[in-house]
Amino acid sequence: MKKNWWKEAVIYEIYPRSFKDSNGDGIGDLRGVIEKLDYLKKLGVDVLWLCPVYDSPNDDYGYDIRDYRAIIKEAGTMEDFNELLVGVHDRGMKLIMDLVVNHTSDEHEWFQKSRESKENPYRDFYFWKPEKPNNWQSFFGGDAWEYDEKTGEWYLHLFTKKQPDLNWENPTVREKIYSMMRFWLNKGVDGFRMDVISLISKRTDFPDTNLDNFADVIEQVYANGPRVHEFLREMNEEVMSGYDITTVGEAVGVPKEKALLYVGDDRGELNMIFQFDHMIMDSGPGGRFDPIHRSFIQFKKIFREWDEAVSKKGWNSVYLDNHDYPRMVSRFGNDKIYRRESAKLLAMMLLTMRGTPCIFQGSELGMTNVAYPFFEDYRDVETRHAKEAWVKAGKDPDELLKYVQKYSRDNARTPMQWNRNKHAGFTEGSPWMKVNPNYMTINAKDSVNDQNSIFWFYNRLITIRKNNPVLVYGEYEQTDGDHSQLFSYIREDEDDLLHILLNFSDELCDISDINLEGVELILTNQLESELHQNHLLPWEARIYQL
Ligand code: ISL
Ligand code: CA
Repeated sequence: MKKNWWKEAVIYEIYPRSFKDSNGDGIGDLRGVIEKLDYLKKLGVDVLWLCPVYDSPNDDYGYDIRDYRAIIKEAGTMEDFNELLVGVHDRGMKLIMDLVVNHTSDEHEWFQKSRESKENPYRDFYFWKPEKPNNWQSFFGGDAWEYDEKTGEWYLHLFTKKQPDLNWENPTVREKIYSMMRFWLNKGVDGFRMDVISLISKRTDFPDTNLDNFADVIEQVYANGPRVHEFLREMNEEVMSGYDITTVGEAVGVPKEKALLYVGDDRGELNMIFQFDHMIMDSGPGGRFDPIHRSFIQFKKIFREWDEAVSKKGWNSVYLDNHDYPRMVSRFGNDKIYRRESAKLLAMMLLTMRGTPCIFQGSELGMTNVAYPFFEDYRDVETRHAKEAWVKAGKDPDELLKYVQKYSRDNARTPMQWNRNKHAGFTEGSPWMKVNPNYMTINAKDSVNDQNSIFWFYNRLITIRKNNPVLVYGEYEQTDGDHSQLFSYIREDEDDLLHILLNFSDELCDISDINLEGVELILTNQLESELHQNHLLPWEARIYQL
């Protein structure tokens, strides 16, 4: 196995708008991130992934970019950005940027010119059709084609109508993107997380879809288009190959069978991808607000199969939540009586799997879903569109609210809970989105002051990962035989063997048939005095070394 810094790294995702407000306007900003760099250093993470801070009209909070080379004014200035980058590097950490190049904002200069006339040289930067060519739906509901009166034609937008899709068939588009990437790399950024990179090559015959499940539409029609690998290789040759950086592609619609095409050692494309199987396994045909049962056995199988599919010839990443999904402790753990235990168990899983772990801001505190009581409290365009569609369909919005409380992306986007002050210390002003009311018990200040906190548990796990290369490079083997409560696996190389035991349930879990002779306990999320040979307590997690 070839060693690389990005395989050994622990990534921390920052959603800047909700991280820390430094000037009282209620919106998180770059100076807020600078203020908290020592906190992140203390946690022990090495790579910060900064969600978009580029100039944007905020239809999708920064995932609709108006100017790729400017900082959005709410986040600060380019000087702030430069200072942030120095601050990150001074502390021995790295910074990767979000690269959103499947689409731009409709307010981007390219689109403004493109929509001017059919003859405009920018026309071909996007997809324009005289008639609506197919029945494609957008990710956030409704048609993926929007009629534009100015020229009487339709343009493609797989996300909102303020996010027109770029036409990667056009070499000038690609050159401009590569040049923009070099602009950021020449400033010294250490890589990119590439937004929906699996969607950049379109099926230009624009076939109709007749699949019921939107996830199938994404996988079979929108993603993995005919030229996606050609484009990624070209990008690699033109851009990445000139720098010591890392790339993580957001691989929506990429099945494990196709993963190595993106991240295979011999492919010259990306270093890692974020896969979605465990994130969408409980989405029904109607998507996240149409949830179905999630099987624990299936959950474990997804990790096993992705490891088998990728790890021999490439590299995985591991995450359990991000700015698009509910909080991991609320979703995969128990955020009521076992919040602490289950948050630590999930941390142990995240940091002991094979693949580069990515921690989403606030998970190190065990932050939970929010369940706002009213639709008016929600900010996300996906949730707002879902409500409109429900009402239009004559359905009861209160029923949707229950799903929204569990599955809305806003669960992850509530402001970081820094302390017990007003608005959790996130802002001196009034926050752009309400703080989760549980900040009196869940906040960074109390966590940092408590040696038994979730925060310090993450820190210990990161240290253990750094000190035990077997946790990075060792083989991964699931050993629980599809147990209904227990997730157990070993990590093994020539020198070491670690055994991880995770009780994913509110009940005791019998482990009397597991041989624990001669093993040494490295870490547990319970008091050692309460450790039992024959069972695990609810949500108990242990690492043993042989
Ligand atoms: O959250 C989703 C819809 O339910 C996901 O399918 C999401 O749209 C998908 O993961 C792509 O996400 C990325 O691109 C979007 C942006 O809204 C997300 O925040 C971003 O992570 C469009 O740029
Ligand atoms: Ca601010």
